[in-house]
Amino acid sequence: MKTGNKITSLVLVLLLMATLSTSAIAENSATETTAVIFSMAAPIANAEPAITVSSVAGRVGEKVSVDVAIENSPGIKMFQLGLCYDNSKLKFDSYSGNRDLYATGYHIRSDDPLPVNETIYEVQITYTGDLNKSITEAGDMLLCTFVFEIRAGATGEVPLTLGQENSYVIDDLSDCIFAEIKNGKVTVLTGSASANVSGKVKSYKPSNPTTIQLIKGEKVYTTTISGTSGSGQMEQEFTFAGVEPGIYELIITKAVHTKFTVRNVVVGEQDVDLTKDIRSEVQVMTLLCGDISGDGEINQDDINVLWQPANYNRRVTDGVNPNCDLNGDGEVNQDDVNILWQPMNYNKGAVVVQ
Ligand SMILES: [Ca+2]
Ligand SMILES: [Ca+2]
Repeated sequence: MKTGNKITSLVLVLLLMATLSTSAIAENSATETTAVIFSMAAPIANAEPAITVSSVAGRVGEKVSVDVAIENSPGIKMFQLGLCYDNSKLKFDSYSGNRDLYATGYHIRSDDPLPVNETIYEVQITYTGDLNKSITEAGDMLLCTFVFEIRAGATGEVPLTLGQENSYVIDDLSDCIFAEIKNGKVTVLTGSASANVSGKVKSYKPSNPTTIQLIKGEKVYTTTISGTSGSGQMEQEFTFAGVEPGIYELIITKAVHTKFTVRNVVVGEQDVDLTKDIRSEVQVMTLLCGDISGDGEINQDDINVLWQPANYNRRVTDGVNPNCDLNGDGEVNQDDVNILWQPMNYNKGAVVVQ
């Protein structure tokens, strides 16, 4: 038994040595391979960090948001931004930080804008981070957004420049980084520019009119697609003429359909064709159908109304609740129930596209 043990041990040692030498060879060859790959690879150009100030446009009395961002950031521990502007043309309104920075423990503090000379003012913002919570990820990142109001009498372009003395970024290794500065501007728009806004709505019951509104604060444009003959689901077009530039909310309402809202409809000085919007739900705005009761929801309550003997399997001309005829063919029957029951409609409510 002892001899047997020794032999087993020897075999184990040999096996172990064999394994070790094999892995050593494998490791060597892996290292060599890696080294070859590295030496063959083209040197990677380190993109230099840059701090950019955005260029925006607006009209007298409007507020514009100016983003200050960093490109090719090597990581951030803290930063200060001093943004200079012509105080006779722009009025500093407010600022907001990057929420990602807040989330990792950054704080923001600010002073009122300071005069650099008679007309140029500088607004300074400082972010000081928790030393243990540096933003170590590299890349592009929003640092801060400044909001200015364009003063009466302002015209042309108002430069936005980062003051070299009061702007810096400390990287996550506590080194001050060199960054190229790309300044921005506010272009003051003049004249009575306006644009047309057009789009396409898909809905049932073409005999019912469709109301479409464009809303920006107190500014409301309204247009209507008139009722027309035919039945079933139909695509209809609308156009708003002469809409002033701005960011709007578009709201579509139509009887027996739920409300359809599109946020962030951006109108500049060019016509806006919503059928080419980047959001597929906006290209053809399809209303959900079946809200017979008009409470904003499509559900069992609506089916119950449709199924009432006073309505179901009768003609609209017989004095039934006209809302029960969802497809608009003049009859209240299974076809209407089927529309209501479609998964895209049933148990759904208002639609909001962000
Ligand atoms: Ca309802
Ligand atoms: Ca019908």
